[in-house]
Amino acid sequence: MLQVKEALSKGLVGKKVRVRGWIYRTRSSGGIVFAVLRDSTGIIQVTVKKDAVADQQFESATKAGIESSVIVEGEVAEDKRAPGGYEIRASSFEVIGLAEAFPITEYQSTELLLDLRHLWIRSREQTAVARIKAALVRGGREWFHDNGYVEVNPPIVTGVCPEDSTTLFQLKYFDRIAYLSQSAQFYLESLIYSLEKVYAITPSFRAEKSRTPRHLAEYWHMEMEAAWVDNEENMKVQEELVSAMLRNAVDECPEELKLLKRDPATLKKVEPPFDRMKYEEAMDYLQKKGHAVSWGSDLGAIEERALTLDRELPLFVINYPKELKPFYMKENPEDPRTYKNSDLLAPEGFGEIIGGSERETDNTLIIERLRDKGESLDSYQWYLDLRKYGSVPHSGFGLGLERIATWVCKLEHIRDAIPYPRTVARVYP
Ligand code: NSS
Repeated sequence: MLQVKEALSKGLVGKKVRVRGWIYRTRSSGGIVFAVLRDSTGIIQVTVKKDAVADQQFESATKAGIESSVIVEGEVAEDKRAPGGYEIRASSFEVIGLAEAFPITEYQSTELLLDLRHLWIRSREQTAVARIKAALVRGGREWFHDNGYVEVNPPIVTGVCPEDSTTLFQLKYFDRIAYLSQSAQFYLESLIYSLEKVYAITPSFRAEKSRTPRHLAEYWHMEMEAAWVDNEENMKVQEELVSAMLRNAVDECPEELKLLKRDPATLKKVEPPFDRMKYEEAMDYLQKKGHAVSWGSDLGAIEERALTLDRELPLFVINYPKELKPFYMKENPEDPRTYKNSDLLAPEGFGEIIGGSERETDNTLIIERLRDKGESLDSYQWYLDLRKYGSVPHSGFGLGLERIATWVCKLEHIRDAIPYPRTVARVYP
């Protein structure tokens, strides 16, 4: 048995091969069926001539609609008109699972495709995105491994709120209330005292009520935390990690990028260093461009787009005003109105893919900020302990895997960067 990709080869012309897969397109004309077969590696045309296969097989070849699964045997021949330049001339065409009339045809509404997501994920675009995303993750994992980070498994059911409390998912946990994790950060912080450099890839949950093309209620989060690392070094880690992830996607997925019309040359340029711009400078830039923003305005999709539209490399926006960011960040001694933090914005208008910072080590400040937020200190005693027993300067960040995949695959909407997008309107399928 060969994979489709292997069968598409000059060396096999005139040779007999066996492949299996699903019918991607099919039409018949006179005594010939032209079926394009898809497997996980690509597509290949199969021609089934009436007199070349058993009668009953020809009959089923004419009847088998798209998505029927089949096993085909035949000779490889060169044919310029066929996708990939080769075809298989069948001597046997066995239908394994006859498909009913497939409910997805060429032009379908977005809603219908989301209702039929379990079938739509078979599409070539979705398959390409899945492979590219996997290559990004592998590139990231390898980078972490090569640089001495240990992968760890923080909990998903938690009692803490690292980010915006209005986006917490509550759950009944036996006889008390718990939350679905927004970020593994605090748990990663606790692990640096023994492992020093850690990372985790976990689902994160945000009850985002707004429908935007860049928010999911459930997304995959690649987060790192490291001891003895300041905000400057934290940004260096981000630049190197992002470049390594992209390099691996470009290496492993040339065909997939081509299918998505993404020029790998653009991605290859993404190498450190990335520019840094203070939040304050970003405000000036935006004001000059006519945006109605001032000190304290958050950067939304529109502003991030304006900041990155003409850029080829990602951009770090650093030192945000404290009121815009969570309590755990380290105050910036050079401008105490701000934190030692950074958001990394992907170029070409895409916007934020990473949020990171140096962490506050002063418990007095942390307690003050938690109180201001109206948080009960009870759930945070363990977090405060971390500063009591051998506190060290440390930093970390979180990278949204669907965000980076959306950028790399140049997708219009983040929902296409995950097989089963969870949004305010959807938990089916
Ligand atoms: O809220 S973040 O900006 N930061 C944190 O959660 C930190 N506690 C991470 C850390 O330092 N360990 O989220 C980090 C990234 C953000 O840059 C996005 O890329 C992604 O997580 N993110 C999302 N992706 C998809 N959908 C939603 N709703 C979303 N929210 C954040």
